[in-house]
Amino acid sequence: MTEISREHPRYESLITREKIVEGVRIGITSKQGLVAQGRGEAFDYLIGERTTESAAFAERAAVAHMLLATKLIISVNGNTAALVPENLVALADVTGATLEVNLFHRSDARIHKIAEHLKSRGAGKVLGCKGDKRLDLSHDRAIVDEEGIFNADVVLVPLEDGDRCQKLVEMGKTVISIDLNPLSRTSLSSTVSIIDNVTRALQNMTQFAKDMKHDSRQSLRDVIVSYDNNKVISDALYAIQERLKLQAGERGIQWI
Ligand code: PTJ
Repeated sequence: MTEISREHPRYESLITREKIVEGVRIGITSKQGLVAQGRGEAFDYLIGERTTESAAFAERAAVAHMLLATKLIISVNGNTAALVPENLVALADVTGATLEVNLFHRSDARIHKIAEHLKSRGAGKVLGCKGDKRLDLSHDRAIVDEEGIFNADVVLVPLEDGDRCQKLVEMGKTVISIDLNPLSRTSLSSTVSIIDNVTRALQNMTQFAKDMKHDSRQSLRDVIVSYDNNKVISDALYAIQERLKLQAGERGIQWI
């Protein structure tokens, strides 16, 4: 890994980039994952590299769904395995979720490597190696485990593909996405769209889950009932617009 000084003004962003590069080097992240990370970085810059109030609201609603779930799965791909393996394990532990490796650029070798990578960070059972069910989709992200995503009622999908997200919703599942692009098909079709960096979102959600774990089922349901996903998407677009306006103003550039 390239040595990054803590003093560097873009330290966090550069470290995240290094983690993805390292993921490619050790064979858990796809090369396409580098491109996806770049796109995420661009949206994060526009949002202000922070968890907005509205994203935090979505994260709380997501946790309420997770704590009420009967069968909860967290889907793991090559990017999240490289960026946040410990956070995935921590969130699964506190919410009672099972991790399932599910890849767009699927290979058995990469699935096994990711499962081992998660286990080396403390994960118990990791699904995804069987791939004994298929969703009605034309790409390999359709391949899932029957005891996992196929039968889950709630699925957390960080960095998901839009068509699979839509398919999971069509199947009647509660789908929680984490995607920095507020206008991606994933964000537009999820039950709860968390428009935040996966590196911040999972940490926040783990803390919320610790705080909410002993809340009554009724109070968790109340959090869900008061949640409006369209508002969360509008708020993200508004946050981007306001940040651009502010940045332009600070540089003496007229905002039209
Ligand atoms: O490991 P695999 O084979 O399953 O492949 C994973 C990737 C991510 C390469 C694959 O699913 C893919 O190509 O995804 P997309 O279609 O590029 O979508 C990725 C979405 O995640 C984009 O909307 C990005 O803006 C967003 N994104 C990227 N990095 C982050 C992010 N969202 C939150 N946090 C990030 N760090």
